[in-house]
Amino acid sequence: MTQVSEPLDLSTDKTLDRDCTTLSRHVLQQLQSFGPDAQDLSALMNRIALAGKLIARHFSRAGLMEDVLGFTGDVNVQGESVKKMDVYANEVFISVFKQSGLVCRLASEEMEKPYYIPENCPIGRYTLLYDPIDGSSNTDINLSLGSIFSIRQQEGTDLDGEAKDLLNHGRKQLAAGYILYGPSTMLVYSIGKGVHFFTLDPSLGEFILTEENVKIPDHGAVYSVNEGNFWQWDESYREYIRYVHRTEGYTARYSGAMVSDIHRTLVQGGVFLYPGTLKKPEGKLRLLYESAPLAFLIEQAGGRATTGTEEILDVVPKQLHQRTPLIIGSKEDVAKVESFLKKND
Ligand code: AHM
Ligand code: MG
Repeated sequence: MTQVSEPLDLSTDKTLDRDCTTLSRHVLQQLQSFGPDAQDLSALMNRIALAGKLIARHFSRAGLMEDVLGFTGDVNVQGESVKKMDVYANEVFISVFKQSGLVCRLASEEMEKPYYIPENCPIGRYTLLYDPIDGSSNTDINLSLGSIFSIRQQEGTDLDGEAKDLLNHGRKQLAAGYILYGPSTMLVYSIGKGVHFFTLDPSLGEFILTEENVKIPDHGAVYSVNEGNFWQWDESYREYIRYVHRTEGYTARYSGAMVSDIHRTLVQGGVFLYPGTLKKPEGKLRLLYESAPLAFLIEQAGGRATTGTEEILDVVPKQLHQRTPLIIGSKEDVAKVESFLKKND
């Protein structure tokens, strides 16, 4: 006999049950202060959230508008073809920060040199480093994408316009996080006091706190890597992959957008890798605005991030756009990869 189950309650709007903690309030609560530094950080996060909302809105209508998708025909400083969405998202960050009085410059994947706030605009004490669109190859096929950000305090003088003062290790980051443009838009951030998830409620136009003090599991089943590069890797990485192939309990997931893969890793555990290849011995990912902010988050959640020889947050870059190999995720899974690297050392 067919069992009649209880009808689903479709009216569950969790925002009604919640305290509706917004991002700016959360930052102030975390710092337990209304002082100028706390106000600045709260305002910085608010601006990043605004950039995220603008980009999310653009993505959600991309297929309906003319001239939004596809390539511009230009190649960026990284030698990669630039997409129209990369340019749009890069400019969104500049325009939301230009008049804010919060930053003195912005540095991103899409700009060879930092963008300095013009003298006729209020100039702030911080630098924003960002990757406006992470996973650009997903742009035209309506798959998940991200933005990555990192905030550092301006230190010393940047006399030559080369931003050499930025060439410092990742433990100097004041805040870091990402925006994930998936079925819902999420903002994940840390100011060195745990990792927190916010979800955009489009009807309110606000990011609302949905999970606080997220901890990454010590181990997860997923390994996440572009296995198309298998023959380009060092033998030790190939041995690790052979190990997971023949060991029960592992499964592969790779989205083409690191923010998605890192978000899954944070929630479910596992490891994400982008090793160096024959063509790119330092791998593909950039330290200052991709690997370091994500390493900051993962460490805050109880995980680890390494180049294979050094913790990501200890690496002192020599250039703004420096790349680095990356192994990031659950403690035990990162250690497992390392055990193969050491074996072949
Ligand atoms: P991007 O910022 O130019 O999009 O590059 C970063 C992305 C990561 O999100 C992703 O993990 C990786 O590049 C994918 O690269 P590949 O196609 O070589 O696997
Ligand atoms: Mg990018």
